[in-house]
Amino acid sequence: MKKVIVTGALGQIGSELVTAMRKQYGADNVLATDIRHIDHPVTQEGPFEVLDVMDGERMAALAKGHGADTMIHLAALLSATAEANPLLAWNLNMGGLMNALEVSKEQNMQFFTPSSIGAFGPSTPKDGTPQDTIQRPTTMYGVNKVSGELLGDYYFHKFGLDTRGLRFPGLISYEVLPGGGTTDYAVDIYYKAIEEGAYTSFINKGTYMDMMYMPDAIQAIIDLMEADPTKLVHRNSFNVTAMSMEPEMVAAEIRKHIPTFELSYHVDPIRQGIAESWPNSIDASAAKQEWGFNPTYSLETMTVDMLEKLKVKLG
Ligand code: AKB
Repeated sequence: MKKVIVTGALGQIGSELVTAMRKQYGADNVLATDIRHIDHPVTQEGPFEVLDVMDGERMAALAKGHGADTMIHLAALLSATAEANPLLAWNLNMGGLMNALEVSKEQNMQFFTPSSIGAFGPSTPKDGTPQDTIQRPTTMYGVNKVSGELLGDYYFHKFGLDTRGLRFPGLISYEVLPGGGTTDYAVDIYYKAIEEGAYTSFINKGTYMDMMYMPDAIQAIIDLMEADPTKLVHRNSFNVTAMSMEPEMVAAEIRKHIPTFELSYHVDPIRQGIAESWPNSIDASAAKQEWGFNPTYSLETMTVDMLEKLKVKLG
């Protein structure tokens, strides 16, 4: 049975991953940590500790005290926030990552951290972006993500650390809102569809980006961490995606359930610029071949589930 420590556990991915891992490995075996404490199943249904990932000594002590053999390092600033605070993003995203890698190396833990479609840039092939391709991102977030991928490979080759990662697209979920991302429109649009019947998008019509529903992202993390290491040609990080879409496509899908739904635009030049520097659609065939990545939700089935769940949540 794995003994897991998770950083950033109250974030968009962490809040659902911790619950899934506690189900799979036993509640006591998954230590959730975050920079803040709030009343939430993550802090209530298993061990939880407050941890600032910049504090490497505390991270090491918590991992050791828990007897952890697996590090899931999620704490990071997303693309738009990072672009607004590039120095903070470098310090937090890279400082936290270095601490997590060092603790994992010292305590010989299996290691996971997410990369992103943000690790690509304007000179990357835009359609069917291959697993191995040009990575010259023009955002601080992208610089962090490419550095993280390279560091993951470095720790694997140099120290034999079992590092693994996924290049996530925009992740859509109804539990916890993402914060400060470029793909966040694809979550906001469902909330506003239920709350107001209308949405003003900060990403322009016709701007394609990859997306995936959170249950598929959670399963992908668990499957990758369980994958036979002898089958892994790549490690940091695998392209994963379930759909490529632009705002009008989501609106059309929502209108199947809320026919009066209205979509308008007030484009944010910063986030639009970031989106335009990213691929339209990435190719996930390496993930499929090497460890059986198999997303189950399409735009259609995700929309049905999102609207159903949000109707209940938002009353
Ligand atoms: C963001 O938009 O910053 C994230 C991502 C794609 O990494 N959702």
